[in-house]
Formats: sequence, C-alpha cells, structure tokens
Amino acid sequence: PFLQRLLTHDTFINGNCWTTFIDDTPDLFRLVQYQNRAQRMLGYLGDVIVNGSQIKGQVGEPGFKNEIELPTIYDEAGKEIDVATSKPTAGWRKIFVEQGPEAFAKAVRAYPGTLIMDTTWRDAHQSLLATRVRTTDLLKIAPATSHALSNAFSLECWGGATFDVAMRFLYEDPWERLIKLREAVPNVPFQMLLRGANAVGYTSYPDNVVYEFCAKAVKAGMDVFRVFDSLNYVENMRLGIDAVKKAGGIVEATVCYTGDVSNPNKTKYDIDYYVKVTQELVDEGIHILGIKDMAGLLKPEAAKLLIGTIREKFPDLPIHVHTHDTAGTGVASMLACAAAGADVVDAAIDSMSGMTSQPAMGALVAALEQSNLGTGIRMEDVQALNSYWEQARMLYSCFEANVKAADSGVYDHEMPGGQYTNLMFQAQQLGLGSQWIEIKKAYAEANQLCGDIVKVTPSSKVVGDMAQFMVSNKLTGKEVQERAKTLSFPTSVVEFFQGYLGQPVGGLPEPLRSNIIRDLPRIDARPGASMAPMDLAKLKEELVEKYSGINDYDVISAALYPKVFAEYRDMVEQYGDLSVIPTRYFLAKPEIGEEFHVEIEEGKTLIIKLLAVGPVNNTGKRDVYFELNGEARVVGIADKS
Ligand code: 3PY
Ligand code: ZN
Repeated sequence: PFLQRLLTHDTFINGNCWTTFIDDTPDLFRLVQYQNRAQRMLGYLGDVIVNGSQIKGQVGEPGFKNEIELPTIYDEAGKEIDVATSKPTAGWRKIFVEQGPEAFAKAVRAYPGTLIMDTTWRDAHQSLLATRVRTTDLLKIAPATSHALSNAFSLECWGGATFDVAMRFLYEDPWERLIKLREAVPNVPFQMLLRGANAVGYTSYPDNVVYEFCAKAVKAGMDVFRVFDSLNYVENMRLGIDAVKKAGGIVEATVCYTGDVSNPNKTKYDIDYYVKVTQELVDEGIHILGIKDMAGLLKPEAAKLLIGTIREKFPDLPIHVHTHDTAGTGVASMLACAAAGADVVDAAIDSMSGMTSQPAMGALVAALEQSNLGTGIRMEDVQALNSYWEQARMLYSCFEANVKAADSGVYDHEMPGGQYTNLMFQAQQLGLGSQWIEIKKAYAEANQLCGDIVKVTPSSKVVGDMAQFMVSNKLTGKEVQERAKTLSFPTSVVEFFQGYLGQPVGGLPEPLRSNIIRDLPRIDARPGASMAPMDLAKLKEELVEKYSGINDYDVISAALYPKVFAEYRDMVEQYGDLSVIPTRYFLAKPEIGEEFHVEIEEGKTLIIKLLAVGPVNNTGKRDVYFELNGEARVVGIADKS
C-alpha cells in the first residue's frame, strides 16, 4: 500500500523534478522516513530473534515479562495526583535556580533535618545491574519521582559509568537521557558524578574538554556536580571544581574515604589527613563537601569521628556523605553521620539498595523520622516508588552479578561497590570456583604494592588489573616486587606508575615504580597540564561530514570516547534510534504471535507482531516475518550460529 500510495501520488505521476519532491510533498517524505525507520528497527528486532541479544554482560533473558505497572501517588489530603499533568511541589532546585549555588548551600546547611540524595538512577544500578538501566525505564518513573521525592536534596542520575555505558552497551545518547529526565523532573536538583580531570572517562582529558563538558552538562539540566579524584589528588580536582563553577553548577567537591579513622593502627588516612584535604577544598571556594565512601568502609564509630570533626572545624560547610552497603553497615553509618551533623546522606529505593549499592531509603527515612532528623520524604511515597523498582529489578535480572549477601571482607580488600560486582561477575564467568576468593585476596595485596592508595574509578581499575594479573600468573606480592623488572604488566598498571592518573598520597612507591616503568616517561605533575587543547571545532567538522544530525553534545561525546561514539553512531545508522524499543524486546525475542508497541516519537506508535521465523536459506539468512501496523513485513537476518 505504501508503494501504491507513492506511485499514485500526483507528484510522481506528473513526473515533477525529484529535487523539489521533498519540499513539495513533505507528508510523503515523512512517510518514507517513517517507513524506513520502522524497517531498520525490525532489522534490530530480527537480529535479537535470530541470534539472541548481543548486549554485553547479559546472561539469559529479562525476568519480567509484563508492562511495568506505574505507582499511584497521593497528595497530603489522600487525593490521587495525576503525576503526568500536575505540577510537582517546588523543591530545592527552585532555590538554586532563583538564588544561585551559594544560597542553595546555605539553605541546605540551615535545614533542620537530614536530606536524602536518591542514587537509584545512577550508582544503584551501576553497582547492582552493571549500569544497564535504560532511559526509557527512568523516564517512565520520572513524573512519579518528581512528586514523591520533591523534598530530596537531589536525584543522582548521570555521570560515573552511565555516560559511556549508555553509548557502548545500550546504544543510546547520554545527553538525551539528561535532557529528557530534566523535562520530566523540573523541581528536584539533578546530581552527577564527575571524575575530576577524568570527567566521565577513565583517564585525563585536555582541560578544554573538561570545561566544555561541564558547560554542556549544565545546559542539558545538571545542577550538582560531585567532583572527586581517584587518588584524592587535589590538583586534578581543582580543574573539575573550576569547570563546574564556570559552568554555573553547584560544586560538591569530594574527598574519597579509605582506611579506617577509628583504627589507631591504620595511620595513612587518619583524621588529620581528611581535615587537611577538606581545608584544601574549602580554600577552592566549594559549595558543598562530599565524603565518598565508595567501598563502604565507614563504620558508625568512624563516621561519628570523621563527620563530627569536620562539622566542628567547618561549621558552615554543608556535608554530604555517600556510602555502599557492602558489609551491611550502611544504614547504621548514615544514621551516625546524620547524628554527627551531616546535612545529606545517600540512599537508594529499597529494591535497588543494599549490598554493593547504597543503603535502603525506606529504612533510613523511617529511622531518621524517629530521631528528629526527618528527611521530608513520606514513607508511603518511598513504597510507591519501590513498587516500580521491584518490577524493574526483575526486568534487568539478566544483568545481576549475583551478589547474594553482605561481605565484611570489604574492610580488608576495600573494593568499591561498582567494581565488586564487576569483578565478581567476571570471576563467575570464568567458572573457576576459587577464582573470586583469590581475586579478593590479591586485590588487597595489589593495593599494598601500589602504595595503599585511594581506590575508585579509575585507580580501582589499576588495582583490579594488577590483582587479576597476579592471579592469572600465580604471583604473590613478594614475587611481583622481586621480578618487576622483567614482568609484562597490564597497561593500566604501567600508566599508573608513570603518573598518568596523578600523584597518590605519599607518592609512587620505589623501587617498584622504576622497575615497572623502566625508561618510559614519568609524569610528576597534573597529567592534563601537559596536554594540548583539543580542537573541538575541527572535530565537529569531521563528525558532520560522517554522520547526520550532529550537535554540540555529540562533539563532547566523541571527544571523550572517540571509538565508543563511532560504534554507537554506526549502530544508529544501521538500526535507527533503539532507545525507543521497550527493554523486554530490546533484550529478548517476543513469542510468536505476541504483539507489542513501540512509540518511535510522540504520537507515532508502531504495533509490531512476530509472525514466523523461516529456515536458513542459501545465503545464510533467515526470513523473519512481522506484522507492522497491520501490514506484513519481512526482514532477512544473517544467522550467526
Ligand atoms: C564511578 O566513578 O563511576 C564511581 O561510581 C566511583 O565510585
Ligand atoms: Zn558509589
């Protein structure tokens, strides 16, 4: 029928010139585009049907086969709120937007209770589900969240690993995620994790890239930037802090927590150390202090000591504490932080909490309510959001690392939450029973070899790579020391010892450093300082030549991740925008005869039904038969088996 419509169209019949065809017949042209898009999408769906999902890290199929049911949110009077159309209560963002970051920080400090940052949209799924939660599933719950968590300090929704994973594994645009979420949540501040001079990458970038990245992030809707450095190297952080300030964002400069301040035998990272770093950050004119306990090492007594001391020395400084619940102390520690004077603590919606993720929001909200440090969040609203995330967790069950219990061994190995699940998953995939135990042991040893460093992306990768290297080559720490001159170390380890991540606390250990890097260059200052600026205008020209619809956000994506961006765009050229496919069909094939809907743009829905899959033909392909909006369609898909 489409071809028929085309062939019988006046323009076609009259033989009018093709160059004016698009201008003169926009409706028909849109129809061609639309049909084209639909066909390309069937190509992706057909590939999943014939060959299974190719998404890395996926084991099996989603454990949830229905549409996720959305929760109902009620107002104070018990009346149902139409979350899609009614304006949410003005939140903390209003103060920031109307009065700026300083006034925002002041108001947060003056709040009598304890505020919550919800990590569900970023760190929780980074720590439990390999960062694989897609934009579509965040957007569905966004309107309800903007009502339910209207008094939250912030929603952490971006940065960290979400930026590259969005493109690399989910074939979607991280910027579009931020922009769309912002539209859906106008009232609650958005927060992101910025790896200082490494931005949202794993290595230093030229300074102008970091500045441009932050400017664009604010433009797209970001408010609070948690700026950290993986070695607590303040030189690296200074750049991130300045970039956020110039962009007009809220600077939450962050000291990463390691060791144990309550243990007198652990002296490298003691109270004086944390007070010194805090002072250095305060001297930079930051708005908020973040304390980032990425591995969940901050026990309640240590929390009392650490937060209590900083609170006393910096009475006006808002303090925001982050933790992971790996050992199971998360709720207790965050309560201790709140009691000691922290202004904000992190939590995740219950069904996305616990173990390597953040402590449960419901538990914290309930407990704080009883201690006169209320969060301004109602328990019933937490429950409502939780009903969504219970279903979503099952939908993404094929990305679970299978952490089943707490692990107080984290006090020895000190693995950050996100890395823990990652390394555990890899060890399980190798199928060797004792591999995981050995990795944890080697990780602690590798940390000592590196000089007992702060371990968080990307320095944690160095320690993880060293640990895997030791296990696979059956090397003890002592053997590594003795044979360092002749061993062939992983690139990340060599670069760390060269100084490419910056300077760790106490410097790079000798003679190991010299033995590992031999005659390679040594960087003993901020790595980015010696990098030439990137020519972003030229990069844009190159991208425009190669791809359609390039915007300034794409240029930053390509600047940060050239190869990942190219592969993502190639995928989009081949299959179109895949972010619109419901997750269940993005990850697994439908049943024969099953009908589902894909809204490819607002008001334009494709109704798709899988009819049959043919046998392999002599070109190695199978014909996959669909019904698309009532019309039969067939796509030939190469069978890769
Ligand atoms: C990241 O850098 O992605 C982290 O989550 C560090 O904790
Ligand atoms: Zn974290």
